[in-house]
Amino acid sequence: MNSPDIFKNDVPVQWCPGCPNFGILSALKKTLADLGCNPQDVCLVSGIGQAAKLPHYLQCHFFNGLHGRALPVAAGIQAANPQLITVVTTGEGDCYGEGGNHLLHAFRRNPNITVLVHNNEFYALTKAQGSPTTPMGEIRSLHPEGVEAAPLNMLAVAVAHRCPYVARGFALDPEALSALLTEAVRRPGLALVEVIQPCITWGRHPVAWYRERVRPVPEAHDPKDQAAALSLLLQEENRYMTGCFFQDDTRPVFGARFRQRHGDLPLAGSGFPPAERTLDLLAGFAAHHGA
Ligand SMILES: Cc1ncc(C[n+]2csc(CCOP(=O)(O)OP(=O)(O)O)c2C)c(N)n1
Repeated sequence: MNSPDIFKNDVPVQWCPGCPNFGILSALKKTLADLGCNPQDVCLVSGIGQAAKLPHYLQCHFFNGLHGRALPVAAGIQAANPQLITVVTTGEGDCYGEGGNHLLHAFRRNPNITVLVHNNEFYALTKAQGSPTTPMGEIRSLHPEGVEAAPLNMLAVAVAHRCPYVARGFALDPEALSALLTEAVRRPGLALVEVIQPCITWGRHPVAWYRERVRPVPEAHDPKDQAAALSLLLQEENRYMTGCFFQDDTRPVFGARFRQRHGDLPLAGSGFPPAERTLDLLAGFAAHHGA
């Protein structure tokens, strides 16, 4: 176990004072420290948005790329060096909107990545236009008559595709969120952890409104039961339910078949395979495909 302080840096934080994103930041630091990670063991990947700024505020490797494109980058990082703890930090706009297609294909591939989605139910960086989780009819900056489309239920989609770990946390309960994140990082394969993140600047409800609605997954729920997880997630009144909904330990992780064939070396760093090996791989590929 390390101190969360080893992940501290001196970059000035751009979030509003008192933003619940601070709770998510401290939960993630605690998780990484509890797991005994050092800054060089971790790579955070993000796109664009308030949520996507999180990696700026942590001392570790990070890649901040195009809007919605964190997942394919993270899958590449993880394939090249499976020893890195790879965490995508993203907003529901970035991940379910711009990056929605990548998330669907991540469910298929199952890379060993934790996806931490700050869900404030709108696009905060662009001053509160509707996002894929805004409730239908809610008035937003670009939807003066109310949002026309129905919200996405991405946790249910994740469970339908047997995503190995599917959970929801609350930004204002960083202890419990950190416990979920610790499980998410520890388990092999894709983990989707959505976080209810009330926005204190553009939100329609005060923090107390969320506190009244957040409640835990029933104690009797068995997260190995896919049908039970789906049934919980499909009930509208469970929209702010927190805890682990689903776990599946049976799916192969993306890259495992490649590593079986070619060994366990990182493709980057000190163990980088000699160039001839890459050429051998390409020659084998060309021969196989008749080029
Ligand atoms: C391709 C593209 N579309 C739209 C934008 C504008 N844009 C930048 S950030 C953002 C919203 C991000 O929202 P979300 O991921 O929910 O994060 P939040 O800021 O709410 O934390 C949008 C729409 C953009 N930069 N690029």
